[in-house]
Amino acid sequence: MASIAARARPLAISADLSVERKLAGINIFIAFAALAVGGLMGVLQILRYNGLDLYTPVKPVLPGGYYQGLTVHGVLNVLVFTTFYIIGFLTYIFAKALNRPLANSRLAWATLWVMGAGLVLAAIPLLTNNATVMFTFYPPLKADALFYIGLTLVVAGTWLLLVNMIITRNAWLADNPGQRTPLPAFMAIVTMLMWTIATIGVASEMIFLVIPWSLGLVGGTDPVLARTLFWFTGHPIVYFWLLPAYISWYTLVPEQAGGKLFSDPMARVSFILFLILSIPIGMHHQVTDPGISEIWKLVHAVFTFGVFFPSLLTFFNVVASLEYAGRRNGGEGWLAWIFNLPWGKPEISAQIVAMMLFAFGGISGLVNASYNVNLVVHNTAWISGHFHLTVGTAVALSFMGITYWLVPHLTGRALWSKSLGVAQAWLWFVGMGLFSHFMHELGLRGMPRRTDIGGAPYVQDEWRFFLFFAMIGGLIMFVSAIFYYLNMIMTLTRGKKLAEVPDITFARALSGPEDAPKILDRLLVWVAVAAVLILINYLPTIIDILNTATFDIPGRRVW
Ligand code: HAS
Ligand code: CU
Repeated sequence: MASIAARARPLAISADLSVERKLAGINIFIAFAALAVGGLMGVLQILRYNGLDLYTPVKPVLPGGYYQGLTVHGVLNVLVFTTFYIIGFLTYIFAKALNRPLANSRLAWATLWVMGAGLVLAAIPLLTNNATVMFTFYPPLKADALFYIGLTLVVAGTWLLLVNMIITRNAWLADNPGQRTPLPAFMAIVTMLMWTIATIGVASEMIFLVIPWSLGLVGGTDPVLARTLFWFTGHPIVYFWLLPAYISWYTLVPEQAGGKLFSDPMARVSFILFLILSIPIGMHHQVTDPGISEIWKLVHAVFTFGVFFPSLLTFFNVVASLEYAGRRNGGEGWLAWIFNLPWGKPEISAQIVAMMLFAFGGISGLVNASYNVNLVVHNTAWISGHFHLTVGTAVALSFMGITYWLVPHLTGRALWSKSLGVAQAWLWFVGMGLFSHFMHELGLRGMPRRTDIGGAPYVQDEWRFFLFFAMIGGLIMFVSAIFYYLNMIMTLTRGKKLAEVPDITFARALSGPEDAPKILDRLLVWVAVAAVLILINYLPTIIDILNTATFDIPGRRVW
């Protein structure tokens, strides 16, 4: 009886979440505006790889050509699109799950203002070709100081959301003693905790190294220290992008598919594993860096295999939930239930095809993580293939899929066309499938990444064949993007006004929160475990680098 009561939905009156609703809308709008510009740059790149140079005609707006375009592509797509979307989405989902507004609405607005101001500052040098340093901004490449200051503000803004979440959750716990934090809110706060700890790396890099250096306050810097601090954040950032998609796959997709989440406790375990394992593995991006001991690189490689597990748990849990939904909808057989999923809903199609491509992205991640194999694929087009399946599909396509229900929910206007949405999802699947497959192939054949291949004298004939198909994939994605933006613009301007706005219903679980061990909710314990693992895996290397660093490397502007 007790467990049935615990699983029953409360008939609580909906709290007034108008602030959170507005914040979600504004953040997501900024995110997709950034993606539109960033995405276009991708099209220019793949055309140039195939010998079609559109950089010369657009020189007045993009004076830095390929490398400026690549920087705009990386910064807008993986730093701006993701961060703004995530902050908007998590703000809303967190408040919805607790059914209470964020404790401090001024702080909530301040989050947006600080991030927005940072974006404007960073955009000025980026768009004027004064920060053509790519999204990893490795010294000694040196951008205008505004670029670093702007990005630092964007990151600092996100911290304010965590503060607000902690105050809000504490108030909720006081009102609901002994209860488990509802799963979506639990996942949102764990994501923000992980991210905030992770950003200590890039924030230190900015504040102690690159900002004083770019302002001319110090004469030189240390690239190895800068890179190490960057990847302290740069690896876990990929889970900051991924976990909000997982939140949707766990807590919304099962319900939208007509089923239930298979296991709530297993989902919590997966997020706790991400909290403790995401950060102490950043050196798998530095396998070829000099000045770092092989032992620690190997330790990071082993831990990287560890962080594979929460995604395997997710694989099992999400597919079991989908199977439950398919069978509930009348599906039978070993696999035939798949056809009974509601494929006509664009939010479902987009997110399931995103999951399918992510399975391959996960496999190429394992290849990257395998210490000696990394030497074969590092800095080749293989890596671009890998992250277009992960952040470019699992994340970006899921985020698009979410907007197919979230935009109608936020604006009270019906989605303009469901079938266009479904077509968009499948076009992305086909386009990205082609693009990433051939990028992986090109990487194995030695094509470097981040290189103006169209202008390189050493392009091999066998690359041309693969590059052609990668371009076809890129163009299919371009059509998919047009479908997406058309649908959204039409929804915002012409979408039918809904008489009744559909509310969010989070998925119930077959095994619910009451089955989860209480310790999972004690977040401080897990933060402490994360801190210990980070200290073990990073402190010796940081001390080592500090002991040998000379801080005398001047900046370079090569564009
Ligand atoms: Fe990665 C490089 C290792 C995941 C993004 N990664 C990158 C870079 C980016 C990136 C952007 O170890 C390049 C950075 C740069 O500019 O230099 N990555 C991994 C590993 C994983 C991984 C082990 N990466 C991600 C995710 C990303 C991302 C997620 C973005 C969101 N990655 C590396 C390494 C490098 C690297 C090295 C450095 C390479 C180098 O040399 O530079 C794992 O976390 C992956 C685990 C994933 C899975 C898949 C689970 C599947 C699920 C879906 C199941 C549902 C299905 C639906 C199939 C195990 C959960 C079924 C359908 C039905 C209808 C039933
Ligand atoms: Cu990584």
